[in-house]
Amino acid sequence: MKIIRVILGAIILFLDWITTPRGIKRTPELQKEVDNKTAKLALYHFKACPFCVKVRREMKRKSLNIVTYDVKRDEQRRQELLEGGGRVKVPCLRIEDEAGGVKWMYESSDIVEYLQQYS
Ligand SMILES: N[C@@H](CCC(=O)N[C@@H](CS)C(=O)NCC(=O)O)C(=O)O
Repeated sequence: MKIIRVILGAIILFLDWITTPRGIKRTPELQKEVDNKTAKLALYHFKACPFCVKVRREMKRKSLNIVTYDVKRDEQRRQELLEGGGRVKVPCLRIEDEAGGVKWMYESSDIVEYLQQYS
């Protein structure tokens, strides 16, 4: 079973790699503005999870520089996700607001929809 998962994961990553979307180009000023807006976001993910690939591709398409944490490799971040979000399910977007409030958004489709505000 593990070997099948490893092979599927490798296929997913390969397909993602050969079809990586081009990011939109912004002026340096505009990109900086977007970077400032996304600075309080963090994506908790697994590298080869297809739902995570979907979100990362959207980030790429929109040239969003959002920090990512691979919770398969990073025990501290995994614990953070568990304690903050309530479960180790990925993808999960950690959203910190201006007042320091934190929201943990699960579901790839909801995350992709949330990212639409950064055009
Ligand atoms: N419907 C979810 C599916 C996410 C999902 O199934 N993620 C898997 C990894 S590929 C996971 O974290 N499973 C652990 C769990 O469900 O507890 C989405 O679109 O984000």
